[in-house]
Amino acid sequence: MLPIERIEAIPARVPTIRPHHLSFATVDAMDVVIVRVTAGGIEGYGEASTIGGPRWGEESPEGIAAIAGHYLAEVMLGQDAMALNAAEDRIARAVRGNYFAKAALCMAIHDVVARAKGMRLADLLGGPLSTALPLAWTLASGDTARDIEEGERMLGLRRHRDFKLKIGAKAPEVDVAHVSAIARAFAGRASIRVDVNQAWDEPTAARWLPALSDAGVTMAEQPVAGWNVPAMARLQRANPRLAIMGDEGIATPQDAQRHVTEAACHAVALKPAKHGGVAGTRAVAAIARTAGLGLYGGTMLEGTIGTLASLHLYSTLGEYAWGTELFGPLLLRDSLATTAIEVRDFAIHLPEGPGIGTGLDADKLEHFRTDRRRTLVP
Ligand code: MUC
Ligand code: MG
Repeated sequence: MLPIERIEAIPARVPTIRPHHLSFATVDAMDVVIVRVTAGGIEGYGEASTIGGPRWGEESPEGIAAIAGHYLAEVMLGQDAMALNAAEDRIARAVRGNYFAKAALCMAIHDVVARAKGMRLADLLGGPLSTALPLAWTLASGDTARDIEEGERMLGLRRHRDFKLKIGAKAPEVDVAHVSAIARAFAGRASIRVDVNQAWDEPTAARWLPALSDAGVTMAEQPVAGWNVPAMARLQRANPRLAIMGDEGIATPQDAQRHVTEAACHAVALKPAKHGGVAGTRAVAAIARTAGLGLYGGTMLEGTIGTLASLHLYSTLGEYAWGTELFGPLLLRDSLATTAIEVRDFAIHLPEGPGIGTGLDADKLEHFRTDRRRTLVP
């Protein structure tokens, strides 16, 4: 028995190393919410982040802090952290939706238990199938020449050889010219993917995806709105050389099942935040793998804590046809964790535990926090 004694959800804002341009926002700082759980005198950590506030999805930093630090804390205080399935079920039932908040608390509880047992989180989850996962980088400076320069640097450092380009904010012909120039610059040396973040309608996607494919792009993430599963299916059928990836449209296992039933994509971006924690991520991954869809270890650009939690979980789930993009900490100018992620030979490496394998830097959290601490003590 490891009773949960304290749950805190602390919002913080950490600047990025450069502006990150996406179709729906330009981000120069990341809003994260650190969830700190104390059980049996041991602390565990989880993290949720939003990209541009409630713009990538519905959840905001303020909402996540309120849901995790108040509504979910209310039902979890005094519960046994060791009873992980029961904890996750209780969290899932306590509140509708709010998957980011649920995932952050779920991760913190898993981290506490792993630390209490003196194990790596991945070992608590049954053990890793791989301790190093391929690591992509997003080129999104907003400038073609700067992106090429940045990509060359990443290749030289042997950090990344898979590049995702964020498009959809500019006219499609401008975007396609930008992507084509970068694909030409890295031809034979790096893979090029795009993420439209739902910005196109179906006719725009139908017109421009073939041009991207011809330019050498191998994967296109969420070209149309997440709800538009039939359009995803038509686009995938019309572009068989391109893997269309579901991201915003695939949060719940039911979403994943619908994409499978409608043959709406060839690849699925996993994100524990979208799926509400460990059980949801496992369910989505299982549906995708069963249907032969390629897995991608996605990110919400979390800092080190959320990134490591995802890495431990991803390492237990099987093969990643599209690798991972767990580069969030490398986009941030500072860190709320006491250790850095280990990146070499184009891969992110699983750290030794206990738990997620890093501590929380309390001074940094104090420095970057944006709100008063929300604490519920029984
Ligand atoms: C997204 O939609 O995939 C992941 C990498 C990145 O640059 O943005 C995110 C969000
Ligand atoms: Mg995406």
